[in-house]
Amino acid sequence: MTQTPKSPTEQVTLTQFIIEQQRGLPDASGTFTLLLNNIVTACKQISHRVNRGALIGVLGSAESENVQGEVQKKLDIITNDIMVKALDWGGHLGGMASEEIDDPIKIPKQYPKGKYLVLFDPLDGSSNIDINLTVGTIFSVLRCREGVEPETEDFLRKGTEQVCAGFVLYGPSTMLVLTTGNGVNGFTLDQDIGEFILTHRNMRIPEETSEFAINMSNQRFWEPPVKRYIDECIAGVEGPRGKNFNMRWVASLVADVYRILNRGGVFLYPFDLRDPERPGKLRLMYEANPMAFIIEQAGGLCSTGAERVLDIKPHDIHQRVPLIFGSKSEVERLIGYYQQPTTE
Ligand code: AFP
Repeated sequence: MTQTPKSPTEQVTLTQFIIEQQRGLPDASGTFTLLLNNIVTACKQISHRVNRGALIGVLGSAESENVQGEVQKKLDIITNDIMVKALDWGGHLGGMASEEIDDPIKIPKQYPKGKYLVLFDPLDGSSNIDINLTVGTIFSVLRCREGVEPETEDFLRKGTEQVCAGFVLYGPSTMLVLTTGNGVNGFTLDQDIGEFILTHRNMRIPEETSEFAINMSNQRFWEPPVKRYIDECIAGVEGPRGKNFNMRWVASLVADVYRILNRGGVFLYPFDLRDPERPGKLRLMYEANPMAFIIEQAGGLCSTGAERVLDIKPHDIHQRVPLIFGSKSEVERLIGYYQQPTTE
C-alpha cells in the first residue's frame, strides 16, 4: 500500500480524526478522546525511550520476573510505569490491567474514576529490544460499570465488548494502528511536531496470500491440522496448493500483525503439545483480543482453530490462547482442517 505524502494543511492529526469520528455519536462526551490522548502521550514517551536505547541506559535485563514467570527487561518495567502514570490521573478510567502486573491496577484515591477500563501490554516483543528490532505497545479499551471499584471479574469480558483496540509500533517509524469498530486506520508519528498523522486510511488485509508466519522450531509439538497446513505451504508449486509460499517470523506480534495488515499472510501461534497446561503462548486480554478486533475490522479472521477469538469468555486475566489470524481464505482453510477428523 503506497502512501502519497500530504502537505501540512491537508494532514489529518489523530486528535482531529477521532473528534470527527466521535461527532455524531449520540452519547460521545469527549471522554474517549481524552483517554486516547493519554494513551498516545504514554506511547510517545515510550517511543522516545526505545529510540534512545543504550544512550540512556534502558536496555538489558532487570533481573526480575513478571507474573508470567518471564524475565523482565528494564524497559518492561519502565514502559509499564509510563502507561500507569499517563493514565491513572485523567478521570476517564475505572481501572487498568497490565500484562506485567498480577492484579488489576486501581486508580489512586485522590483521582476521579471514569467509565472505561484499559488493558495493555506495555512492551510487546521485548525480547527483541536488545537487538534493535521492532517492538510495540498493545492496548484494549472496555466500558466500566460506573461508580464501582472494578474487580478482576469486571475485566473478564469477551473481545466483542471492546470499544477500541490499538497498537503502537516502535520501528523505523513509530506508527499507531487503531480501531474503534469502524475500520482500521494507521497513523505515523511526525517526530518534528510530535503528532500522529493519518497515513494509512481504512487498512484492508488482502484476502489471498502466499506468506505464512510461525515459529518452526515448535514443529514437533504441533497438532495435525497445523502440520498439514504448513506441510502443504512448504510443498510449494509441486504440492496440493500449487503455489510457492514464503515464510516470515519477526517474533514481535506487533510487527507480524502490521506486515499482515499491509500485504496479507497468515500468523500462527497454535496450541502445541509442549505443556498441556499451557494452551498457547499469547495472552488473550493483552494480545489476542485487541489484535483480533483489529484483524477482523480489516477484513481478516482470527481464531484459535476451534473458535473465534473474540467470542472467548475469559476465565483468567492472564490467560493464554492459541492464535491463528490473517487473510480470510487462509484462516478459513485452517479452521476447515481443524474441523476434519484427523488421520494420525
Ligand atoms: P516477548 O514480549 O517476551 O518478547 O514475547 C513476544 C511474543 O509474545 C509475541 O510478540 C511474539 O509473537 C511471540 O511472543 C514470539 O514467541 P517465540 O519467541 O516463542 O517465537
